[in-house]
Order: sequence, then C-alpha cells, then structure tokens
Amino acid sequence: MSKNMLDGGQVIVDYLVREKVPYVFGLCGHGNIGFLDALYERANDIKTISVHHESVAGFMADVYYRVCGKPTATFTSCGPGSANLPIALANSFLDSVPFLAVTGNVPTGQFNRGAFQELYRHYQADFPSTVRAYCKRVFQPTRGDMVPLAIRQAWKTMVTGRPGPVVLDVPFDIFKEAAAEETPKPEEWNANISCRCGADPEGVTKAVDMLLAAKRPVILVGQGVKYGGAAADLVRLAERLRIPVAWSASGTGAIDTRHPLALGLIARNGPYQANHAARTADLLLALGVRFDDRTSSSWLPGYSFTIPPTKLIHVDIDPDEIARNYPVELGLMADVRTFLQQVLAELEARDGIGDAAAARAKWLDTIDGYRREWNAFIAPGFVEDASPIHPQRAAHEIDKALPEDAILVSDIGVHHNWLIQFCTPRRPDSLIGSMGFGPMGFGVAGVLGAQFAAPERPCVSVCGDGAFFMHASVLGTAVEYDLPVIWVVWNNFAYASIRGLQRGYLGGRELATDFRHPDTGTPYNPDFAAMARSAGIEGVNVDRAADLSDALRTALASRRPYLINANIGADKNPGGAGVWELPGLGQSQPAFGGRYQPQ
Ligand SMILES: Cc1ncc(C[n+]2csc(CCOP(=O)(O)OP(=O)(O)O)c2C)c(N)n1
Ligand SMILES: [Mg+2]
Repeated sequence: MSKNMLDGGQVIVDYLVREKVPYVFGLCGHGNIGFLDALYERANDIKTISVHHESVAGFMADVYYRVCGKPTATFTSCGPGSANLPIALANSFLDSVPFLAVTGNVPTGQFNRGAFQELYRHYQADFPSTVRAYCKRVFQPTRGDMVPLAIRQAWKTMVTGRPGPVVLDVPFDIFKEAAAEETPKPEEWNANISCRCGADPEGVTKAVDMLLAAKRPVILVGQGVKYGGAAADLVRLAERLRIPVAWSASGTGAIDTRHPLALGLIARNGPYQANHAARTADLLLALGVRFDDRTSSSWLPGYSFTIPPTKLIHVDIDPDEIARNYPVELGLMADVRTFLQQVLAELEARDGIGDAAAARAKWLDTIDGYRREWNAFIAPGFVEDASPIHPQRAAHEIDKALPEDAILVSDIGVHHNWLIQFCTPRRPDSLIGSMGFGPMGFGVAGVLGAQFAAPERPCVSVCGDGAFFMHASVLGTAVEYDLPVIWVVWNNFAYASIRGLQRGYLGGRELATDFRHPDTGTPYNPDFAAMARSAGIEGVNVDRAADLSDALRTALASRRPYLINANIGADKNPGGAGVWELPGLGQSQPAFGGRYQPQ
C-alpha cells in the first residue's frame, strides 16, 4: 500500500468524522477488528462506545437520532454479532430513523468456502439477504477501492427521502485493503441535498380551500411532524385557523399537550374527545402519519375515523403511505414542514378569509364538552391508592415528577399504553416510543442513546419487567460510560400486555405469560433493585403510589444511574374510545362511548 493510501476502514471512519458523527456504538468480534483499528487511530475525533449486546447498540443509535436529529453508526462483527442487530434495524426502518450499520463479514478470499461464521449455504457471505427486509438498503464493497463509493452512497440513501437505516457490510480484508488517497467529501456529495420538497402548488390551493370550507376539521399528526422539525409551523397553522390537533402515538409531543388546541391521542386507548372529534370530523388533515391499525382502531369505521364521509387530506414524504389504508380526497407527496409553510403563505396571501376563530367556536365548544365527559370518566384513576400501584396512578406519578426538559423513553408493553394515555409531554422529544416494529428492549437500551444525545437533560426509561430482564446488560454500560440514566421498571411480574390478550380474547387460557416461583406458585422476578446495586447502581423498591414520584425525584437529583423497581398492578388495561381487532379472535369494546354511525 503506498504511503498516502487509506485503507477501507480508514475511509469509512474518516467519512464518519467528516459527517460529524460523534459516536459509534457496537460490539467487537474477529470480523471487525480492522474497523476498530481505524477507530483507534481517530479516537480524538470520534468516540467508540462498546456495549454488551448488539441490539443495544442499534437502539442507542436510533434514540440518539430521535433526540438530536443526527445519524450515528454501529459496528458489529461477522456472523452472530451482526445477527444480533436486525431487531434494531427493523425498529429503525419501520419508524424511519437513520443509522449506518457497519457489519463485518468473512474475508473475500474465503467467500463460499464455509469459513468460520460465514452464511454460505444459499449464497456467499450472505448477510445482505439476512437484513434485506430489515433496512433501507445494503451495500457490500468487495474491493478496497469500492469503499469510497459505497460509504457516500450508503450515507445518502440513509438520510434522503424517507430516512432509514442502511447496512454497510464489509468483508474482513477490505477494512485493511488499500481504498483511496482521499475520502469523499460530504460537501460535494451529500451535504447540499435537500429533500424538503413542497407539495404541488395546485394541491396547496385545494388544501387551503378545503380547510377554509370545513366546519369540523381536525389535524392529525404523526412522527413526520416531530422528526421533520415541523412542530413550530404546525402550531402556527393550528392557531391561525383554530383547528384542533390530534396525534398518533408516534406523533405524541408534536404539539404541547397543554396547548388549548391539543386534542389528544388517537388510538384504541385514546381519549373520547380525540377519537370522537376525529370520527365525526368533516375534514381530516393528516400530516406525516401512517394510519396503522393501532392509530385507526384496526380500520373499523366509526371508532377512530369514518373516512368517508370524512374527507381526508394526506401529506407524506413517502407516497407509498398515501392511500395505503384510506381513500384520499387529496393526497400530497411533500415534506410536512415545507407543506405547512406553503399553506401558511397561501393563507397570508388570501384576502378576506374571515375570522377563523369565530368560525371555529362552535366546534371547539362541542369538543370541550366531550373532554369534560372524558375527564370525569378517568378522574377516579388518578387518586387510586392501591398496592400494587394502580397503573394509571403510576403513569401520572411518573409524569408529575418529570421536569419539562426530561426525555422519557418507553419500552414496549402495557406500560407504554398507559404512558401514551396519561403522560403530558410538552416537547417533540419528551416521550419516545417505538410504534412500527415494537421490539422489547427499545426503551431499556434506547435511554442510553438519549443520554449521549442530551448529556445535560434527565433521561428516564420506563420499561416492563420482561424487557428489562431481557436487556439487563445496560446496567454495566451506564456505569462504564457514567451515564446518569434512570430505569423505572414497571414490574407487574408478567408479559402483561400479552396475558391481557389471553384474558380478553381467549377466555383466560393463560400460558407462558407470567413469571412464577416453581415451589410456591407466587409471582417471581429477580430482585431488580439488588441487581442494579450489584452493578454499582443505586436501586430501590417502591410499592406505594405516593412514593413513586418522590423516588423518581430523588433519582433525578442524584445525577447518577438509578433503578426504581415499581410494583405495579397488571389486572387493568387502559381503556379508551377506540378498539383493536385481532382478526379471528374478535375486537375489544370501547371503554367509553360507542361506534359512531354517520346519518
Ligand atoms: C423482542 C420481542 N419479543 C416479544 C415481543 C412481543 N411482546 C410484546 S409486549 C410483550 C410483553 C412485554 O412484557 P413486559 O416487558 O413485562 O411489559 P408489560 O407488557 O408487562 O408492561 C411481548 C412479549 C416483542 N414485542 N418484542
Ligand atoms: Mg411486565
């Protein structure tokens, strides 16, 4: 190799440095020591964070982006090391979160010989087939000089259009093979690309006409608004036309939940005012939202939406999502922030649009009536004082203790349903969850990524006992990197969300959904607080509702890693005005109100 040549590993690392990637998260193996060697050389420019399970690295990269909007990278070895990653890739893929996964593979000279850890029975070095359905694209350079092209194209694919994770699969020898004298420059290839495309101008005019003519309009926002940086323009439009704003679970926090026009969550367990306003609306403006089954009461009309007769305007960066599940009166492919700015400019340019506030007063009053009915329905849960702790009270106590700048990363399970219903986030990144793939462990591990992204902000994970036990290795990572994260383990001694389905749909034929001691049959779990202490982390147990917010405040004040093991009841599911169907087994019933049938 000539003196000025960079090898493949050096080109990748140099490119990451040029893209100002501050961290790579991952786990070693023989397949990626060449890459680690390149990271070693640049330790002052990019920090290498070593974890104890590869999916933890992926979840960290994911939540890092959700908090600060910057993609990072992961490193994993060949074979099993990278086979631990797809769960995190899929999670990011379905929630449109970019990160670059640098995966090791066997040496090119050993392709198709069945070398240690090679997947070769269908095709040589076949990790790309393993992850094809799990990420936006796979690149596999097989010569050193292919690396510069692969890295710049991989980065572009990851961040343009609808963002998503991309895999750069690098055979062992390529990390150390001569690649180029220079690394591609982001400012020549990727830094100056904008995908903030606006909507067709005629479509904008039509959208404004429809918004002005509507009597009962609702705006529905998804995470496209949060991660697209459109929250401020959303509020501007909502206030300008006095239109109430509902959100999908992924859109939670896109508008401050205490804003007078904040309507609430649309979901099976969404409040009455949100579901009822949306299903009786004459116009729905949907922004950066997918209409999955959990946002739409399994598409059963009259619970969350009634489209038609409700007219739908659906705006998304990805036209694949438009008219996937509902017919559209107007579908516009656009970046939601640009679209909102176009609409605001169009409103500005029109004379005599009248007093939007007055036109909307009746609709907003009607919604206030729905809200009062709902608030009376849920009021008792806030003062429940049982032990184990009532889950609504638990969610409320946690919410109460969190300062406005806290980042709450939820895991997957019934606790997530309670949190999205009863927390009151004020910022787009106040409450983070996974709604597409929903892998257990997302919140347990993701909170570490949040803390790297926002070192000064309080970062808390609320996670199930099942998920925490699955990924308890995070305790060590918090200690090793001095991360003052807090885990509130929502301990209900069960995979409670799934046991709830057995109870609700299968006549209570429970199997494999709770944790019991073999001798006594009583609920069993390890002592999570003691487990934390064994790792060098403060760990406490809480059994009473009144103690939960105090425990959390103490943990927050400590600025040290902390675990609160909270004993929380499992027998209740959060009810709402929507439903969820498990085809073949039936559908749930709304806890409040019924099905709306348009006249
Ligand atoms: C990796 C993974 N395995 C299985 C599931 C299916 N699943 C969804 S929620 C759940 C139960 C989670 O239990 P726990 O973490 O205790 O949360 P809880 O529902 O009790 O709040 C399971 C098994 C999943 N989403 N992800
Ligand atoms: Mg549980």
